[in-house]
Amino acid sequence: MLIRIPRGWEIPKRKATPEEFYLSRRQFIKKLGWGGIGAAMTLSGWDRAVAARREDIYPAKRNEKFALDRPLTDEWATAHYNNFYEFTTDKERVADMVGKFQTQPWTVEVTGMVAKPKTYDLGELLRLMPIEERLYRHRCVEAWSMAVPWTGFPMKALIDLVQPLSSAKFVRLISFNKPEQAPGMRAQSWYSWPYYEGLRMDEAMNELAMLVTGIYGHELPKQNGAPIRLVTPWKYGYKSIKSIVKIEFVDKQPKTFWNDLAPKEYDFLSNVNPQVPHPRWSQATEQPIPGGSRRPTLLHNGYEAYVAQLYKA
Ligand SMILES: Nc1nc2c(c(=O)[nH]1)N[C@H]1C(S)=C(S)[C@@H](COP(=O)(O)O)O[C@H]1N2
Ligand SMILES: [Mo]
Repeated sequence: MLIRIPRGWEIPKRKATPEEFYLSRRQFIKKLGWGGIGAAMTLSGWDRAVAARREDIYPAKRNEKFALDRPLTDEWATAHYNNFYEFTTDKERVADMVGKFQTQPWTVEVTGMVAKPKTYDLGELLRLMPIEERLYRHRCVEAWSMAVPWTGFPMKALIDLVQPLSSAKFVRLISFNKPEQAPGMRAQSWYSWPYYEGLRMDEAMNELAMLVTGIYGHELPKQNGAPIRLVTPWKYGYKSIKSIVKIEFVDKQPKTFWNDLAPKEYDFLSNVNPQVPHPRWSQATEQPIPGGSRRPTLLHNGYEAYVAQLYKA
C-alpha cells in the first residue's frame, strides 16, 4: 500500500515550475557541459552543484537488481520518523528541527591512505560518480524498519577514484560539526560530536555499500542526512552515518560513536542478526513503520547472498 499525498515540502522543484521552463533550463545546462572552463568561470560552485544535483540526477534510473520483499515505506513516514541526534532524540520532531542546517555548498574531504586525496565539492563529485536508484530494506537497532528508494552511487566507485594504498584497511567517516545549526548538538553536549563511523575496507567495497544523496527520486531532505550519507543495508541503521564531511582511509579499526558510548550494546560490525538480541530487547522481529504487523528479522537484513562471504571465519 502506497498512499501518496503530495505536500508542499516534498514537491520537487521541477514540478513547481512550468514544464517548458524546466525543459529549456535542463537543455541549457546540458549544452553548457559542466566540465568546461567557461562554465567554471561564469557559475559559482553553488550554481553548479545545484544544477548537477537538482536538475541532472533526479530521478535516477532504478537498478532493478535490488528488489524488495515488501512495499516501499510511505514517503512522509520516512521523512518524519528519524534518528538524527544532532537535532533531537525525538524521532518525530527531527524534521521540525533541521531548518537552520545549511547543506549547500558542501564539500567532502577524502583523505588518509590514498594515492589521490582530494576535497570534493559535492556537485563535482556527483558528476564523476555512476548515479542510480536502489530499493533497500532499512533496519534500525531499535527494531523498527522501513523500505526505501535511495539514490546515490556505490562507495566502491569513490574508492576506485581515490585509489587507497595497500596499507589502508578501514574507512572512517565523519559527520558535520555545526552546533550553531544543530540544536541537539548544543542540548546534548555530552555526546562526542561530530558523529563518526567506520567500515572495513572489504565492507566499504561490497556492492551494497552506497553513498546516498537522494530518496524517492529527489534530493535527501535534511532529516534523512542531506546532502550525503552512507547506506549499508545489512547493518543496523546507526552505521549509516548522515551528512558526511570527511572520509578517511586508515590502517587501524576506527572508533565509532555508538561503540564508544555503549560498547556492550553496539559493536563495530553491527550486522543485522535476529539471533543476537540487544542486551535490552530481542532482535528476532521488527516493526515496519508507519504501522502493520511485526515481521521476522532476516539474517544480514536479507542481504545474505551479498555479504555472507565477508564474515566467514
Ligand atoms: N550523523 C548521524 N548519522 C546517523 C544518526 C545520527 O544520529 N547522526 N542516526 C543513525 C541511526 S540510529 C539510524 S536508524 C539512521 C536513520 O536514518 P533515517 O532517519 O534516514 O531513517 O541514521 C543513522 N545515521
Ligand atoms: Mo538506528
